[in-house]
Amino acid sequence: MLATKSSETERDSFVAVAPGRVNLVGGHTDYNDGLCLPTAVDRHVAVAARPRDDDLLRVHATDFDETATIGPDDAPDGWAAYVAAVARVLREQVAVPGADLAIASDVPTGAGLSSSAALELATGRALLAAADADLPTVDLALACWRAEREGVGVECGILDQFAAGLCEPDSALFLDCRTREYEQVSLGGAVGILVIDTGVSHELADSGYNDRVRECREALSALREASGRSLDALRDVDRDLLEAHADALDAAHYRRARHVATENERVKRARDALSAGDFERVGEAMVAGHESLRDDYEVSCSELDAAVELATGTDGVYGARMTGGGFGGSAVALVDGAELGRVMDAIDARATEWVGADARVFACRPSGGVRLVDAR
Ligand code: GAF
Repeated sequence: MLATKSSETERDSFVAVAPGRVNLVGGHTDYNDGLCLPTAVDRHVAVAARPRDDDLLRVHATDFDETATIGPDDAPDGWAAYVAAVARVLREQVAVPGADLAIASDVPTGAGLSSSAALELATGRALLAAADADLPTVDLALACWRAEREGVGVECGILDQFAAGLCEPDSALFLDCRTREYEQVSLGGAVGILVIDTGVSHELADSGYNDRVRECREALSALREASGRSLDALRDVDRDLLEAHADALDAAHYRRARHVATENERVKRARDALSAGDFERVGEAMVAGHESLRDDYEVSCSELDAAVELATGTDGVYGARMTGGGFGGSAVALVDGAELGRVMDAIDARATEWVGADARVFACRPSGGVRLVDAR
């Protein structure tokens, strides 16, 4: 266990970091038991924890210059909600002590890069260390997923927490959200990743995210009734089944189900193409995924569409799409690694005109999941 002693208290302190993520393909499939292909990025939330004698969490968020004191039964708002929810869920499994915590981050918030899952995983890992306890990373990710659903009220799937927990450097994570099995797919070092943050901020809890989750549930139940089959999730509805019972759905519900069916196919295609080093085909799946998220799932916005158009019209870009929940946030572009600097400059030069005054462009390296770091 990595620990450093505070000279003031002679208690061990622990620092954990967890990354943000981009999702190359597989948008809004996770809560439908489907497939996705994220990669973690080299932007992190860091959480330092030092145990206290009582059961309070006294938390300082350096980016907001705010401090919250959280008792075991408190349910605060804002960033503190994530910390409180993770501690509450972990305490069902482990004797987590009170702790002084400090949070710092270079994952932009509201940018679709999953700063919330990074905060959850880093908090969880640091609190476990303070408790002198451990959990397998999959169990920690599942605890953080529950925390987000129960403590923050977002009906999300497991994509973000698994990406922040389990990604490995220079790889994408092929994740089956039904079985929770995953495999690392090497990116081979030949590609670069660019993020185009539109500057249009989104909060999942306030967006149309939960509406889409509800629409998927409604589409599933109509298809179950029409087909007489015991479908567990939209994952079980392929395009043939959907077409056979299209009459059971109104136009919007049909399009939501079609997105899920086609997106799962695209994830498999992209995984195979990535394994074969065929980045053109990965790029095609990304662009088709964006069109489906825009037209069938209706979670894009004009700034995201412009960012994708700008990227795909630039030489050296294999493909681009919105990433994350949508309604704002970022687009991700897969780029020829040898051309990364030139491509970034070309996109950056036109981002304000195409996407908006708050747009910004940065390169990311595919990075590893949550870990304790030696703070000495
Ligand atoms: C958000 C959610 F938190 C994820 O669970 C996932 O649904 C994603 O949007 C869309 O793919 O990041």
